[in-house]
Amino acid sequence: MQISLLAMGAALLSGVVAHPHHDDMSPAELSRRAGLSKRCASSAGAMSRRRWAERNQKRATSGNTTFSVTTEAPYYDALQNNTCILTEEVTAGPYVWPQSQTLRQDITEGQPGIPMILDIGVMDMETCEPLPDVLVDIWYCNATGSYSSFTGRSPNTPFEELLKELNMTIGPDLDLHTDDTTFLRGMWPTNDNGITEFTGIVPGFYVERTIHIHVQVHENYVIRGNGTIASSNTISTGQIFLAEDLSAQLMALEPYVGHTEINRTTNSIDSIFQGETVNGWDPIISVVPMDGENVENGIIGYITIGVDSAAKRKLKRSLEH
Ligand SMILES: *[C@@H]1O[C@H](CO)[C@@H](O)[C@H](O)[C@H]1NC(C)=O
Ligand SMILES: *[C@@H]1O[C@H](CO)[C@@H](O)[C@H](O)[C@H]1NC(C)=O
Ligand SMILES: *[C@@H]1O[C@H](CO)[C@@H](O)[C@H](O)[C@H]1NC(C)=O
Ligand SMILES: *[C@@H]1O[C@H](CO)[C@@H](O)[C@H](O)[C@H]1NC(C)=O
Ligand SMILES: *[C@@H]1O[C@H](CO)[C@@H](O)[C@H](O)[C@H]1NC(C)=O
Ligand SMILES: CC(=O)N[C@H]1CO[C@H](CO)[C@@H](O)[C@@H]1O
Repeated sequence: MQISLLAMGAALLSGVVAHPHHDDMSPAELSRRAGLSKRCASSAGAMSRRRWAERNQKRATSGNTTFSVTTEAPYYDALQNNTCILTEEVTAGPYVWPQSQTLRQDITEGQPGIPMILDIGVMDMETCEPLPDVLVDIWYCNATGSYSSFTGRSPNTPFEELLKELNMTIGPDLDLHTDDTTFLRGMWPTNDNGITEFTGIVPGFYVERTIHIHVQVHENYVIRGNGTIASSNTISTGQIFLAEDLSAQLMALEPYVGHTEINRTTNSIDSIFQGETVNGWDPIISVVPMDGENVENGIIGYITIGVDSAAKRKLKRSLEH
């Protein structure tokens, strides 16, 4: 009963995304993408290893404390092959708000929470090469579940109930925004190695959804004077997640633990998470402690996102129609 309600919620949310070309992926398409993932797996592993080595090097030369190699070694294997193909099909959700997404790496704006550095690599799944100079665009809720630009909405009211209260219906014109705050939203281009990095806090949670971060990737982007996107071609839309054991540990701490109005939805019952893991793709962020010792003091998260350039070309063609 609960599962089917959640599934319905996800279907409703998917409907919000204005991508008229969207169709459910056929088994053939799913298997084509799984093939791409497998083919690029070792390149993704190598990309993660390079990033890893680079960060260790930075640390080794940054002071007296040498915790890097031994402490981080156990995480090394987990970094391999963790590529997820994120495509247009994954919902951007009702809290996408490009007007408040600006060009910057530090998106914290004083929001309290556990510090997080998020390192996102982007790989072209056609060539298995890193994709330089694409704009990575992220947004997520604060420690108690509120999204900037939507701070007037309760993070604890189930989505259907919220729409009912507002006399609103699902559709491409649905607009739930209440203000122009910008915390925990930002965009930054990938470097020559296909990597970009953000500084923020670990997200909290809101009703009916597991902890997640929205990620879009844009190419051919033009930025306005105020840092927002004037135009771009969106080549990937997806969501990335924390491992459940980490979520359980961190949500037991202030200020997250103060969010008692609702029970947290876990990955295993979140239907969007289920959609992201179809065919064994891994949308879970690999995490190490920022201080080399304790994740409760801050985390560094790594993930590689695969962009499916064949699908990208198809999308372009369908938009040209
Ligand atoms: C490194 O350690 C030495 C000896 O303990 C100390 O004198 C020095 O101030 C430390 N340097 C830094 C940058 O912490
Ligand atoms: C940036 O400018 C655009 C276009 O005028 C506007 O819609 C948007 O709200 C502005 N955003 C910010 C964060 O200033
Ligand atoms: C999250 O944002 C909401 C809306 O601005 C705010 O009321 C709340 O205090 C914030 N949470 C924390 C932990 O600061
Ligand atoms: C929604 O509609 C009901 C009755 O049709 C009305 O009583 C209520 O004030 C409306 N709510 C809003 C937020 O407009
Ligand atoms: C959370 O779940 C527990 C156990 O099912 C239940 O007793 C409690 O009422 C729930 N709390 C909220 C706020 O829904
Ligand atoms: C399952 C899978 O594809 N594993 C690959 C992960 O990456 C290493 C090299 O980094 C390959 O040797 C594995 O085959």
